[in-house]
Amino acid sequence: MKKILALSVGVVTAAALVSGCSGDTDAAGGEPAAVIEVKNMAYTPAQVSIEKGQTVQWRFNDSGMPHDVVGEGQLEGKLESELLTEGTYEYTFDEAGTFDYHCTPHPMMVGTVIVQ
Ligand SMILES: [Cu+2]
Repeated sequence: MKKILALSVGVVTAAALVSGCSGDTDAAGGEPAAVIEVKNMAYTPAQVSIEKGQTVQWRFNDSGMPHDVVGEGQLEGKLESELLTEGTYEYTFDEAGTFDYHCTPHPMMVGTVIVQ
């Protein structure tokens, strides 16, 4: 009986992991102002425009290929995700400007966030 219970819990967990996109955001903050797919060795869209104080969310989904998001210039050391194969990373931009970022293992993967 216990074994069956444990098994069904495992199935539910796996299903939740697969469906992924909804329900896994933490309670803080609302919807991100922009969502960037990290897929096919690229950030899509490569450039987004948001307003000051808004949040950008990166969604990692590149068939197991690990990527990260690392800010350049004044965001160096601030905008910095782990290497991820799935899940999301969010960053809230509190200052206006044009911010470039890249992927550590793939320097050709670059993106820009314009904050107005
Ligand atoms: Cu990458």
